[in-house]
Amino acid sequence: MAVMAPILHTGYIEQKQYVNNPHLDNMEEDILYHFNLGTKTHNLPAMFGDIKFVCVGGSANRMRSFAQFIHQQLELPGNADDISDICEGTDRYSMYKVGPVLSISHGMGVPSISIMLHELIKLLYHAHCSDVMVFRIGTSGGIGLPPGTVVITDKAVDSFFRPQFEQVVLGKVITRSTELDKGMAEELLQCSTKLPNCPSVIGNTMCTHDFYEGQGRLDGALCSFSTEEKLEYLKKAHEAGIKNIEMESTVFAAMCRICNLKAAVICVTLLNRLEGDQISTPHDVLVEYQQRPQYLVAHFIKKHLTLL
Ligand code: R2B
Ligand code: URA
Repeated sequence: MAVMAPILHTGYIEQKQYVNNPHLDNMEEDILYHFNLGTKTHNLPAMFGDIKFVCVGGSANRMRSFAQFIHQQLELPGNADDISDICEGTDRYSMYKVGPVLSISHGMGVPSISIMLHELIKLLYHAHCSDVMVFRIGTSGGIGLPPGTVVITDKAVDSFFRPQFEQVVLGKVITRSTELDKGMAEELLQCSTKLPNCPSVIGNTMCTHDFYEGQGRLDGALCSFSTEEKLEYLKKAHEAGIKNIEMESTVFAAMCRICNLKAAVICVTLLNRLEGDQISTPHDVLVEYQQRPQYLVAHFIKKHLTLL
């Protein structure tokens, strides 16, 4: 039977820091293996102590472009093309630091982003960061929206439309809430009205564990349902307030929430799933769509740094 995970009241939360694990206190060294960073090998407070905004997204190239874009937007000294991958010693994830902004790739799907988030949250803790906001910027399939619409997530829901994330821990299911920061979502929507070419809505986002069958696609290597059954499921999702489908939002929302990090999910829709499954839009149009969440988050960050 599913049980709600208790929030442990260790000293960490009171110190406004982010981890929720008493065992970390007893470790002499913490190796963030998938980042190729560690508490003994790197001076994490010096490297990351000033971080205030973390942006995560699936693709390494996109997160590099975002870092270069934010470098230019914040008018920082130096050449944006020269920024280097802090995780270059590993090809699991890419990480770029631009002033108070950290840009990291997380790969595709819940297990990949969840490993990255464990190490990111420990990194923020070891670096003594405070008041950090985290954004997931990504792509998604829309339900009943014109392609190119930016969806700012209200609730991240699972494939049963429940606002929760289930993790199996020691053979038991732990259920965690996927509530995101309402204020951030509203403020992002407000920012979108100031931007040209950034049609945006707030709505629920469904997170699945597969791109094909898991999202009701008829064009995977396997498919066990009819077109009618697919549309019935997607219409039910639409009635439940779901505006888009992607593959990481529930664990992202759950982990950020339990670790006291303000978080938002901003994904552009690449297609309208009520009209098809294949992503056939020309490449240059897709590239422009994927810049929309980046522009929106950059605007939000500039506003918070009072650069606007
Ligand atoms: C959106 O796009 C990817 C699948 O194409 C996945 O990572 C996601 O959430
Ligand atoms: N990403 C997804 O997970 N689904 C889509 O349909 C498009 C992008």
